[in-house]
Formats: sequence, C-alpha cells, structure tokens
Amino acid sequence: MERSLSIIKPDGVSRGLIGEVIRRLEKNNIKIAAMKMIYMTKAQAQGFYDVHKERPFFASLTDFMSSGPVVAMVLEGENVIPKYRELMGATNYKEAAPGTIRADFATDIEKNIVHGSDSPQTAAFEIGYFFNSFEVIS
Ligand code: IDP
Ligand code: MG
Repeated sequence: MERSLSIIKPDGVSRGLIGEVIRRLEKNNIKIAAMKMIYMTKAQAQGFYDVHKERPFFASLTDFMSSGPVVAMVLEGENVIPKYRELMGATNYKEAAPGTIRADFATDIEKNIVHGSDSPQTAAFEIGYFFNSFEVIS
C-alpha cells in the first residue's frame, strides 16, 4: 500500500477543474484518503518545493503556487505513485500523453494543473507538510 500527495494547483482551481481531476481519480479507482483546500503563503510554497530551490524556475514556481488556493489530497492504493503520475502526464504538457490531465488542460510547463509525489520518500514529506495523522483516513 502506497500513498501520494496530490495537489490541484491554483490554475486548476481557478479554471474550475477540481471536479474534473477528482472525477478522473474516482474513475480510475484511486482512493482519496484526505482532502483540504489551502491558500499557501510564499514561504509555505518555498518549503514545499525546497528540493527545487536551486532551479531557475523556483521563484516563479513558488509565486504561482502561492497565487491562489489549491486542493491538497492524499491518495492511497497499490502503486498509486506511478499510477497517478501516469494520469497526470509529463511535466511538460507538450510531451504529455494524450488523454492525461496535463495534455488536456495545462497551458504552460509551470501552469500544469496538478502535482503528484514522485517517490515514497517525497510522498511522506509532502503528506506531512499538509496533513496530520488524524486527517488521513486509512
Ligand atoms: P513534476 O511536477 O512533474 O514532478 P518537477 O520537475 O518536480 O515536475 O517540477 C515541479 C514543478 O515545477 C512542475 O510541475 C512545474 O509546475 C514546474 N516546472 C518544472 N520544470 C519547469 C521549467 O522548466 N520551467 C518552469 N516551470 C517548471
Ligand atoms: Mg516533482
């Protein structure tokens, strides 16, 4: 059993895609174990993306992630990390497979609608960043 942290980013929320993303999770039998809406400060976004702090896009990315509310979810299930990343599609929407969330809705390499953890280690950090143990329903 694996967990992943999913975020519907500010572009997904403001464009009315919360329902669409959740519909795709449910359609693919991905269990949602926790969910909340958060409006991150710049400092909170910087903390979340700390692994990317040396990257040239860090300032812009953390501005974007703190520009509006996001929906954070904990997903749970067998191989849910690769399964959800497959539903999301490649980081760059131009390279994302047809029918993936990013191919269908992203407008920009940065504004790509969704986040998903990339390993069990990052998932543990990311889930703990937003949720305490009582908020995750197993
Ligand atoms: P991921 O979200 O597919 O795991 P990461 O490489 O972890 O991709 O990058 C985190 C986020 O940073 C991406 O989802 C995207 O919003 C943004 N990002 C990644 N690469 C670039 C880039 O080259 N330019 C601008 N933003 C980027
Ligand atoms: Mg990543």
